Amino acid sequence: MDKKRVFSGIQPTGNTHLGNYLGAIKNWVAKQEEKENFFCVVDLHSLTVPQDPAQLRYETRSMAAILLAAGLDPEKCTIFIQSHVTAHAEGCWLLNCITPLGWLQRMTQYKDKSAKQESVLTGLLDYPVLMAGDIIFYDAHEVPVGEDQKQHVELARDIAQRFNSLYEQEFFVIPEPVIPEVGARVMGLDDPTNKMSKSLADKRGHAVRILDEPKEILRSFKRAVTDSGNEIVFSDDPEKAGVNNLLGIYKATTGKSEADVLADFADARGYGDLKKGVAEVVIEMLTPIRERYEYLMQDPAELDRLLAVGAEQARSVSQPKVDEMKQIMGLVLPG
Ligand code: ATP
Ligand code: LTN
Repeated sequence: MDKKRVFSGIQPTGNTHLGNYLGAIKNWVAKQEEKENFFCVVDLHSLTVPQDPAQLRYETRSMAAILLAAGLDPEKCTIFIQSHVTAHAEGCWLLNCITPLGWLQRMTQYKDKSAKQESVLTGLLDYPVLMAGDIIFYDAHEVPVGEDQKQHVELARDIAQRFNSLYEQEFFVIPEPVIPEVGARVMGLDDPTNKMSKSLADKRGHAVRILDEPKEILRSFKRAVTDSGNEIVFSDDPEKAGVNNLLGIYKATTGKSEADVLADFADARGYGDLKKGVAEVVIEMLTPIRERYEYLMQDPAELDRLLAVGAEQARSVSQPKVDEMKQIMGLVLPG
């Protein structure tokens, strides 16, 4: 096995959607044999916006079940819950104390999200530091994420470099974002100029959720916003963003080339046929995942057992790293 480490995370905020699957989870599953992989359900990140405790508890197990149902294999990778490994929160404080505030205020996701809220929590601003710790406490070389997370991984690089230079040693590995060529930015079906998002996925017609029934998936695609023309082409023209998004979803789902995708729709009689064709391949991809998910959720004790094993493996890597960091920074470790 290539000794390089991979780390990625996903929030247990429910409404896991096609963008999360094509932009992240699918690629984690595809590459799990190649390197040493850590996949984390980042419940601490979810607390950056208010959560109902019972709901968060449910969604955290549910997210873990989705990852397993999608094909992550605990024999080949480590799957765990962020809050089960205390090194993340502990080390985040240490990183906070070397991270300039201006770096966080510049993050575009912070600017977007805080503009939409009346009362912004400190955690929302600090979130990229927690994320940086997730990555660098594992000495991860690669971070497979969707396009929207690229800036946060770049910040993780900056924080790692700053620590290394402040303490004059190559202590942290400098991580690289790994963004898929297709599926990195799935757009909302109701508004193809904005990314498909969990926070909007309750809105009818916005997202296809991984756990949606086939009927609902078909309904969402049928309702997708397109344009007044009838040309089925890949295009950068903002007018054709809807059709481009549908073709992109088809391409990422089937793994076909653009020419083969267009050939599949050469006989289409308008956008109705395009929407139906995309819905069909997405339903075929998601149905086995939903079925496995339902099976796994019947046995929460087994899920918890697997997650406890994952937490132990994760702890054995990140806690010594955070302990060493404390030592380097001048903290005295207990006895
Ligand atoms: P929100 O939009 O509410 O912040 P989210 O949909 O981005 O949430 P996350 O848990 O933050 O969900 O993201 C998990 C992974 O899915 C990340 O790697 C992220 O880059 C990826 N991802 C999220 N949305 C999309 C999208 N529309 N297209 C492709 N990848 C996406
Ligand atoms: N912030 C990410 C989730 C996340 C993550 C990570 C991704 C938390 N920690 C570490 C990659 C590596 C998000 O909201 N999508």
